[in-house]
Amino acid sequence: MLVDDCIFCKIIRTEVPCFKVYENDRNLAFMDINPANPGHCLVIPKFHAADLLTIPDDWLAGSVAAVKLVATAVQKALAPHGLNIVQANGPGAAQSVMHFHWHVLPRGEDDGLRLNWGLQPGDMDAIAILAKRIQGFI
Ligand code: DGP
Repeated sequence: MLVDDCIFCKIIRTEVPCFKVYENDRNLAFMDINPANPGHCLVIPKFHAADLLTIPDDWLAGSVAAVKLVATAVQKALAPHGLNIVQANGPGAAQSVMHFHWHVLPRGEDDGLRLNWGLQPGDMDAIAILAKRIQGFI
């Protein structure tokens, strides 16, 4: 089930473009356009649920394997110092898009990134190049 007024549902329906890195029948992974660090990806279920508290268990379970696949590709493509998998629920946790999602967040040594990192527009050309590199390892 998807809804009309959700940006991630629009991306799933290809009404809004994205830099896709992976897709299967239940999940879509694409580059975050406000990357906290280079290579920052999002993994979303093709089902509209706002957050962890409301996503059906089978959709949640199916998304975990997709996160692992994408995280593995990011690690191979970019060899970051580490990877955080972040999942926010509610405004107090800095959730800005109310469609359940995982952040696959490459970490640099001493990058100073904090949990609620704030949204800054990224360089679209650089994001497109990183998307292709990550895709190459999926
Ligand atoms: P959160 O703030 O945890 O809800 O994460 C939502 C992320 O989604 C945030 O890092 C920015 C990203 N984002 C918002 N709108 C778009 C969009 O239209 N395209 C892409 N690729 N990412 C988006």
